[in-house]
Amino acid sequence: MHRVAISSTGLFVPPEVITNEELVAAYNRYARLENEKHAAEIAAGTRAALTDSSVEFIEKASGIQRRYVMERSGVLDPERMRPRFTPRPNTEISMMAEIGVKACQDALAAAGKTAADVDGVICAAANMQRSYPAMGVEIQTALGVQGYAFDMNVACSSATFGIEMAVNAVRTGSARAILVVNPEITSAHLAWMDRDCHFIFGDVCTAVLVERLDLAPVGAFEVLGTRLLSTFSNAIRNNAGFMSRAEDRNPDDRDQLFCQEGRKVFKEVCPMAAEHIAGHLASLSLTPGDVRRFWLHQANLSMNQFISRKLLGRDATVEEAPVILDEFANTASAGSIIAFHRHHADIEAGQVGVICSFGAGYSIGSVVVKKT
Ligand code: CO8
Repeated sequence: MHRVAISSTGLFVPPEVITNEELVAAYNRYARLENEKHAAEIAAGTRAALTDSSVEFIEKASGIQRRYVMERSGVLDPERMRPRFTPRPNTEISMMAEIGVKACQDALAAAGKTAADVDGVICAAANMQRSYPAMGVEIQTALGVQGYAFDMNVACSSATFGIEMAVNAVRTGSARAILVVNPEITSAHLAWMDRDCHFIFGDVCTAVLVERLDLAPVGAFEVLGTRLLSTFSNAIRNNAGFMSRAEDRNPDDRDQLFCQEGRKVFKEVCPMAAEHIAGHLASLSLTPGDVRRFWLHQANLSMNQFISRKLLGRDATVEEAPVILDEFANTASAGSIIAFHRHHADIEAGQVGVICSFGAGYSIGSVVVKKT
């Protein structure tokens, strides 16, 4: 069995930004148009009028200030309310693979490695743009990686679950190094016309190079342990899938996009995540007090504050539990990896940190690392 490390991470940031002000203005224009269109039903009391969204609510309820997206004009068009993507021929690389390649190249460069040092690619994301061929194989081929690749989906926990798969492959010697890549184009499966959730998500791609410790660069983070948990819940769903067509579903049915009971998720997942992290640390003879930094899933600021408070018995500083959701919003599986990517350079040799994600399923994944 080999010791395993996170050698480096990579980040692709999409080219376009939507601020809360722009988002709310577009939504409110949409709501006005819808209310005009359905004025008779609203007056007859058979349909509820849509009410305005507000920047103040979004910032207070979530901590999100803006988000990156692959394409903003379609999202901000009140007659459309979804990004505008041009279909690509099969001879061109897919959008998920394209941003995946960029994040992987960033991770390889940061570790001073090339595709020849890698034996596999795991494309782990909350939604896949097609069933096959796998985006992982497309990324693998574009990078020039020999070996194998596959796609996997565990919603917001895809990255940490993917890291465990990679760690196991490297630990047992079936691979020297694996790239875990998280292309999250959440803008294409978010209901931008739903006031309750239109502000939540953003697009991004992260990559993590998981490698044998003896091959990893100086300053790599040794993986002390990974722990995964899942338990079924209906509180976060997206019912779109290959059966929808056979069910004669309208592609615009609300359940064909992300839906959630946000408050329920908040109440149920926070204590589970805190207990999960504490249990994982205890299994490694560590306590939350021994942890220099928590790179938590970035769904909601209050959620992270709740979890840190439960773990530490006090509020965590932004230095102990860094926040990136103000800039990126919830980027599904990529959030905790962006936090790690942006906030790991000052960790000293011997110090311990925890990467933790949580989300639909429910699913929770934690990775305990020590700086070498
Ligand atoms: N503007 C103004 N008012 C609003 C708005 C808005 N935009 N939205 C809701 N309100 C109103 C509501 O109508 C409600 O009014 P009233 O009290 O009169 O009924 C009031 O504000 C309070 O509403 P909520 O109770 O819903 O508000 P909360 O304080 O609970 O905040 C949140 C809502 C921010 C959604 C919060 O509950 C939350 O963050 N929960 C956790 C969510 C979460 O972490 N989900 C995980 C999803 S990630 C995942 O695993 C899925 C991955 C798939 C990716 C999919 C990508 C598209």
